[in-house]
Amino acid sequence: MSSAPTQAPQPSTIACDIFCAVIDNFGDIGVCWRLARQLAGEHGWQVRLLVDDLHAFHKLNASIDVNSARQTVGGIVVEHWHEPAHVGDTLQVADVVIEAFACELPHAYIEAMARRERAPVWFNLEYLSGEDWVADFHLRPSPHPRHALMKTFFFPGLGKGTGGVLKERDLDARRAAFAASPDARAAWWQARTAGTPPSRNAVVVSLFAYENPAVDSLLEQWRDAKGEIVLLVPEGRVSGAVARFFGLPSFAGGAQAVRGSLRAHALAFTDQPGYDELLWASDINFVRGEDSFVRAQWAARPFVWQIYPQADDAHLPKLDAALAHYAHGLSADARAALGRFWHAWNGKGTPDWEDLWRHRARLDARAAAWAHELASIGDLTGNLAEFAKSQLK
Ligand code: TRH
Repeated sequence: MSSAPTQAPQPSTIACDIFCAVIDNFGDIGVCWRLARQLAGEHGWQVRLLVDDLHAFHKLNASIDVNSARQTVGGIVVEHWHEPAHVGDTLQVADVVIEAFACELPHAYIEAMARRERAPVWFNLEYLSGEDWVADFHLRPSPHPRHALMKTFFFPGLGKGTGGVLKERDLDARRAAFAASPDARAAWWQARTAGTPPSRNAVVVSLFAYENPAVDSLLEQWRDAKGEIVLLVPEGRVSGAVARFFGLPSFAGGAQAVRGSLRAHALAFTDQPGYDELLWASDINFVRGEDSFVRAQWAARPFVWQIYPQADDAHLPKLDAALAHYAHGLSADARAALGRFWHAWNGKGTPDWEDLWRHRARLDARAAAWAHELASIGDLTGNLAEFAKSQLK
């Protein structure tokens, strides 16, 4: 996998442990791996990533050996985190400790943190939300009830005063190079679909989604669309519905199918840089969860977000908060169409493709402007590293 070169650790190098419990899917490890690579590659930190599910990790990075208790990948030490059997190995405590998404650290590790001559800088990295309250809670300290330890809540966000979202330093340059090179585009289509790029008149759609009842209606609308629609579907949870639509037993990587105006390609799951290229190759991206949602924003193309569903529709305010940021500045009719479409894609109504796509020019312009605005908050890794260093002084 292409990752930023890792600087050789110096004696004063900051050591960092990241603990990651995989709840489901790929977002937890996706975010932690990206953060680990940036801390090592861009900030020169010595990073150890402790993760409890190497199989999910292996899907994102084929060089991960699922049977290895400890391995070094791209300069990052990766340990298979078993509890409680593994805590003995983890007792070497780092300068900076990041527990991702409130995963609980092993008790023995916390005890060792408390015994350390100098208490580590301890973060709980929260899930991303675009809601306004996030800025009030970002960087709030929380003293440990029993030990002289302080945990800081680090809140990613989409607005000022939050921790921002992850963005590699070289991301814009890589995206620009891909966009500027017809050869790179042709090579991408050849590698991923075994064919040539579609005509510039076709609308290219990437579809990374959970199971979604709205997909059947959308596939029908694309089949009946006036112009050609080229659909790129990474294999996963929505593949079954696409297969049923085409009357196929499955829709696994390499499969292709055509009905009416719709031509669909199933793509094998790739590494994270490969997923970015899929977003750059598409005119509109359907994304989900957390990390792909962020990557779609950096791709600076219109996107539709399927938010991770929570009990009692607790996710809907988060969806609307993200819409408020993203749709800000769009004309009222384009904003309303985008809102209708996002809501329909998240269970409220039926998506109407024509209603959305007639605003394409405005959506394109807004996507580019939003990527610019979001970048002004600063990259999450840089924000976190800066805060940690201020605490270590
Ligand atoms: O997979 P997700 O749905 O992940 C999560 C988890 O469900 C988690 O429990 C939840 O809390 C969180 O969402 C909000 O969606 P996400 O976050 O977009 O992660 C997908 C990752 O997979 C992302 O890093 C991009 C990567 N990816 C690839 O590397 N290659 C691919 O081919 C594809 C399709 C994705």
